[in-house]
Amino acid sequence: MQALATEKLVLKEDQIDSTDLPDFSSEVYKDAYSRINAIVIEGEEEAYSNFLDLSKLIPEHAEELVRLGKMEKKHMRGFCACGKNLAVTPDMPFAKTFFSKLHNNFLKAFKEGNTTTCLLIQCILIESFAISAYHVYIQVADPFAKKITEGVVQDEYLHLNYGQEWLKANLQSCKKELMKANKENLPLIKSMLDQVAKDAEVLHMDKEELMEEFMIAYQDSLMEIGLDNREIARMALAAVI
Ligand code: PL3
Ligand code: FE2
Ligand code: FE2
Repeated sequence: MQALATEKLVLKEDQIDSTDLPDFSSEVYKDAYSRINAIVIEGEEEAYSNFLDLSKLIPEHAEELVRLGKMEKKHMRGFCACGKNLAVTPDMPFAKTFFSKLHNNFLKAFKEGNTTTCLLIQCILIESFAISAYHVYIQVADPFAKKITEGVVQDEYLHLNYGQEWLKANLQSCKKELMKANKENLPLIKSMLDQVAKDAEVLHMDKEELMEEFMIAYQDSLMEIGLDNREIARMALAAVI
């Protein structure tokens, strides 16, 4: 009896192992990947241009910001290769629409010289979104994409860190603007996550795990910036109300 139970358990674990990874060559996988791959390519491309814009807003750090921007271009090329490797054509028009509201808010803030808002959007919100998505993706990616994404995610921490340090150093003068920008832009991240959830599921990425990873990266960074528990809670609530 005991032996039988153990045998069953072993069999179950084997089944989990073999069903854990999706079938990368199935049409349903490739269809979902055409949108997710496009989102990541577009996100990296916009991140590149956002860092170049930031280098104009913070000229004293221009060299560093251009260097961070160039990493995004490299990420973009890496993810293009991931799509090609699976014989998937990324749906770029879909991805442009996916990012349009957030991107327009960034461009508006840039034109107004609103450094705090630009940093919150790119370095805190977008980079936390990327870090959480890439962490979850790495566990279920094909071997080629897994290797590329593992390299990319290390760089994304540098991008998050840049924004974090600037906001920390300027916290007293930018807190009000930070709160306001968060209230306007965190709900956009939540709705982007809602929009991508169905396709992510096909890639075996769990929505709740994505949300959890996002909240960890986002709240950790607010803590590093120097906000207290109540302020962080208030900011995080903007995602649900
Ligand atoms: C800035 O460095 C990166 C901006 C990209 C943000 C993309 C968020 C991705 C959400 C969708 C989850 C898919 C992950 C899979 C990767 C192929
Ligand atoms: Fe990136
Ligand atoms: Fe980045």
